[in-house]
Amino acid sequence: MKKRAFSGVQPSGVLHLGNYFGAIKRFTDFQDDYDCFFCIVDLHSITVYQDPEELPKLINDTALYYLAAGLDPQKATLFVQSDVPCHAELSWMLECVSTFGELSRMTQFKDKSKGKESFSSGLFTYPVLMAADILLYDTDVVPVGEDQKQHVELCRDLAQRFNSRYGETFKVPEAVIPEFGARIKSLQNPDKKMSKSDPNPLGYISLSDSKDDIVNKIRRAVTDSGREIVYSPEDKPAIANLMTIYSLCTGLEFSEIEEQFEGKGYAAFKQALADAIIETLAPVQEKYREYAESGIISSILKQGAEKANEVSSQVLKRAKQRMGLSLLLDPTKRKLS
Ligand code: ATP
Ligand code: LTN
Repeated sequence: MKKRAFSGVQPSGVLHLGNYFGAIKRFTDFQDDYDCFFCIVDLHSITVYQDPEELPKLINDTALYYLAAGLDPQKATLFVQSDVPCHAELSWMLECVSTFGELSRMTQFKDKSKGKESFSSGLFTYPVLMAADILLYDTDVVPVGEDQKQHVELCRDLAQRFNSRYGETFKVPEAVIPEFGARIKSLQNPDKKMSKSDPNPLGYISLSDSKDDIVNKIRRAVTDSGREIVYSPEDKPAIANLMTIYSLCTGLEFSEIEEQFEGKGYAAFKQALADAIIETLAPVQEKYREYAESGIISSILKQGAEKANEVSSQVLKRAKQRMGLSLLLDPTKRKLS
């Protein structure tokens, strides 16, 4: 039997190059060898306010980009988190196994709540919902970017704690983090990751950016002092980030990039980088348009939700049984209307 992979992306904005290289493009590498479940985690996205008029479009768009990046719905299950009620239900059960102290140590929570007078409780319990997502599918591996490593560690801790407290229930999953491309930095601040919630759009290249946007954003990307194209993340973090993106787009090694741009300076490199990004995104944008026009996405998501409900309800039932909760409404009998 194939091992199972599970991952998720929030529909919290237009996807960017970091999401593409660090997540959705990599997911497609798993679909031949693993039984894959990929989730659009809309319940996670509402931990910060989302306009209810906009959210359905963002959910739809995120799904379309999964397909445009090469995800094959015949091979992998693609679904929306809020279509599968077991996620929120198991999340509560796991909240009662997690501690306030360990959630307070999550760096993403610290970053996102920093300086804010008020934030939702959901932002605090966010990683527990993520643990529920993963554990409901008896997941073996979780492909994610570097920023999610701590959350997957928490998920493992919760699974082990639940198992030792209530008896063997959950499979303990492992994060799979790429050696390369796991953390693409902001074009405006190489200390920060490229993020779709960055208020400054110059910080990220979104998958829907036009050629002009891409040329403009790369031209205005911050650089380091000097003018040589050399890969040195400590001394030249901005150039190292741009070289990482160039390498991901072209497949060239850093030494080859250094050779290609020896004595040429930043402007020539930036021009080549913009061209490489445009070339990488063109087929993705083309496929996105085709899928959008075909209108096929809603039936893919419906089938995906049915399959996800089938699998997750078995695991939820097991967990409820172990905890001694009522099984009067058997989750395995629920049907989508
Ligand atoms: P937000 O800014 O709203 O928190 P995000 O851009 O970080 O969102 P997520 O939906 O949280 O995106 O992440 C989706 C996936 O993309 C995750 O697997 C995450 O690790 C990966 N990812 C996000 N940003 C980057 C990045 N800059 N480089 C590489 N991978 C990334
Ligand atoms: N927290 C993740 C998104 C996410 C996820 C998951 C990733 C939610 N549930 C389950 C992997 C597995 C993020 O912000 N990138």
